[in-house]
Amino acid sequence: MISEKLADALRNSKRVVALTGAGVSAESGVPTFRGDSGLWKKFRPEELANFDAFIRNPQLVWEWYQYRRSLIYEIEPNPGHYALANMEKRYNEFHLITQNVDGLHHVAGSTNIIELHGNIRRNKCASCEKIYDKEISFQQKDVQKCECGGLIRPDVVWFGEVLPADALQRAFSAAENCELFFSIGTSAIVQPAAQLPFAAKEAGAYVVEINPEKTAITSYLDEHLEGPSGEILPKLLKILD
Ligand code: BV8
Ligand code: ZN
Repeated sequence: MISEKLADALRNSKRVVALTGAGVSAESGVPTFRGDSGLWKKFRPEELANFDAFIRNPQLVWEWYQYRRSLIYEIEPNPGHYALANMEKRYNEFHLITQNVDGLHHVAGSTNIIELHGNIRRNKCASCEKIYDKEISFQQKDVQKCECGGLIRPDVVWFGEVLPADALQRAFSAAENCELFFSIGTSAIVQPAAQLPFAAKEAGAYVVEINPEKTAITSYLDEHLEGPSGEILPKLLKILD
């Protein structure tokens, strides 16, 4: 059920921001991080998605990412991704800030995307940072070396690594200057992304969470739409027709 306040904000806002997390890709079949089918079930995030783990055992970390890529290359965006791509066209200022590394927002047609945690479809050299975009197939079993001799790693932000400064700066400035902010499919645990809904709220935006469950930040926000984003987002888009 969409409140009058939200319907009003959807129709009259000029500047809208959506922050997405793993939940937005759940209906496409990408396991979330902390759910019961969560990726982290076998390993804790800190165990694998960090630089030390990669240096200690590059082959194990490489294989984990190749496994995740094999899942991602099999799947399609879901109605939630497409609704966000559509929403972008309806506002003169719409920013999509994603914590996800699966690249599904690009596939669904979103263009104004801020990738806070990198993109699993890209690799880079751990030493000279040279980007390897399409050169290495997800079926490549063994971790590869760069021409500089460095190890090639996924181009994602690991725990303990700083987020890309430009992306982070753009994300906070979008959150602090919007009228309507959606926090969609994220448990709001991972920092500093989890600060963004608060930044929007403090700057006076109407902040709405879309998630089948309540999260650590639900009670601080203006509204919580309980349900899957793949169902709720198309309904919000209908309000704009
Ligand atoms: C940094 C790329 C500092 C890699 C990712 C305490 C201890 C240890 C560390 C910390 C700590 N406190 C803070 C930290 C720092 C740490 C952190 O936040 N840790 C957490 C665990 C507490 N943060 C960092 O390390 C960050 N860097 O802080 O640097 C620094 C400063 C200076 C100098 C040096 C360093 C880097 C964080 C980025 C980590 N990389 N991804 C990879 O993917 O392999 S994060 C990774 O986890 C994902 O990208 C994603 O962002 C995150 C998972 O979060 P969610 O997206 O929210 O997913 P989750 O499964 O948790 O939730 C899914 C939600 O969807 C649920 O709520 C569910 O109900 C909902 N849902 C399910 N189905 C649906 C749905 N919603 C809608 N529709 C559905 N159908
Ligand atoms: Zn290199």
